[in-house]
Amino acid sequence: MAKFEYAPAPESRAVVDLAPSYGLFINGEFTESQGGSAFKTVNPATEEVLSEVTDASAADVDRAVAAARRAYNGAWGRMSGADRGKYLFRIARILQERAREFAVLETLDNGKPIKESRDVDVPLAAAHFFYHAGWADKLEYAGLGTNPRAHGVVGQVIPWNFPLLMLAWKIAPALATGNTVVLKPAETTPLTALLFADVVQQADLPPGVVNIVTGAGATGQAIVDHPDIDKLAFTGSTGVGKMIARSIAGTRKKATLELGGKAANIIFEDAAIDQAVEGIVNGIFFNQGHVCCAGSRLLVQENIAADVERRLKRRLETLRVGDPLDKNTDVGAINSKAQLSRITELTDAGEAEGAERWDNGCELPAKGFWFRPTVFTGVSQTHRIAQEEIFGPVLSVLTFRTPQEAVAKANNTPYGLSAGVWTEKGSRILWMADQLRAGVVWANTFNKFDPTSPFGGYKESGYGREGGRHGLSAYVTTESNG
Ligand code: TAP
Repeated sequence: MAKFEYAPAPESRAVVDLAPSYGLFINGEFTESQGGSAFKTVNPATEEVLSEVTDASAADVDRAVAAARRAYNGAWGRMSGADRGKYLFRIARILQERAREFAVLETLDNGKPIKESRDVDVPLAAAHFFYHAGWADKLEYAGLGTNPRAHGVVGQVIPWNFPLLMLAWKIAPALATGNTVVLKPAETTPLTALLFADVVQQADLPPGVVNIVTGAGATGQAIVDHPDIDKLAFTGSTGVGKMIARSIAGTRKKATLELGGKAANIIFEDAAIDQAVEGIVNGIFFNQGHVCCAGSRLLVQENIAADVERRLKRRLETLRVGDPLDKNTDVGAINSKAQLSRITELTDAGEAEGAERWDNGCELPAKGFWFRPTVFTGVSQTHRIAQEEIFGPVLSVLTFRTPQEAVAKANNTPYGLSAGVWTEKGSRILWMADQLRAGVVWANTFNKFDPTSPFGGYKESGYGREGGRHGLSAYVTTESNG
């Protein structure tokens, strides 16, 4: 098929001012580590070292928790909801004003296409602060229970796939409800969290309300284990989520765990096929498939499977893979070498187990971490690629004949985070949504996010909700829930 060639349209990186190294943001200022070390963060599209960040020690975490406790016991704990709301509005406005800087930095550190960081990650992060700013003085009326009060100091650990957005999902509700925060970004994507520390200073937030400690798993573990943390909010893999649940069992710490997924995107014979194909592409190739709720399993009704497959492959041949800073790029770089190895291992397993592999054959850059958009057909439910989270641009296609079979197959994984249903029939959408064991069910769309809408999982996808009124409830105690 003829393809139009686009001229390069790179976004300038001049808007980003990177320091050669960063300390830890504790008590309102950047400080040196006590006993920690340093590690480099790289641009996954080029392997260029972007900066050096601190691998915080347990002593650093202790200082951050102490600063958060002082802030909670001090001015922040006594501040009215209306005044807290003003700070949240201020942060939201600054994020909007500095949107381009955040988008370019996110793309540099994460590898995601600039059109996604610019049009999805950063605007949604600002929207989370705006939304929660509105709640700060209305908690009494949110239906959370009688006399909602903050927990105190909240420890938050986030993954690398949506670094700034996950930070916003965590920090905005915590501050709206009057908590203080110690947050650890993922090891491979710390830079937008460190830039957010600059926003915190610019917004004049009282010292210690937000503390950012960078590091790897051990730093996260030090937050989880710290005795003066009242509540934990974690987003990441199911494996680490289970370890956290074990670590806090028997303590008074509250927790929400947002974990992995293996969503089914289900296409019925009466669906609008071209729209469904766009939904399939958005479902699994958005953000290189590094999406917890990605539609990584395509369930197609058998009589239209060949047609859907043909149209899908034709569409995938037009996806532009390459320089994430180019405004025309659809699929960027894989976030790390380790993640690329995991994707390679699972796709090799898919072939070895007998599924048929296809990729779009695009050219890949010589440096950096890349993976072609890939589709497996002839996948059976027992294959690893149908059961395990690949977290990459890889789709597994299965077929079904009846709605009952679609439900049985969709629910047949340890996860239950999201699902998609494509059909013309409203009654079928409602019936499917009722049957699917998934926290979010999209109908005739996929990967739609909004701060007003609760998000979270069933089964091994975790517990608790983020976003909406439901998300607020995890950050307060009330006289009814203790
Ligand atoms: P993880 O390896 O679980 O890492 C998540 C965070 O936990 C990182 O900051 C990580 O630090 C830290 N961590 C690692 N070991 C820890 C420990 N023992 N104690 C405390 N913290 C620890 O996940 P990931 O690979 O970054 O992210 C991908 C996963 O996140 C996928 O499974 C995806 O589905 C899930 N995810 C879920 C959601 C929701 S809302 N359900 C949203 C996005 C992503 P390091 O970075 O240094 O390893």
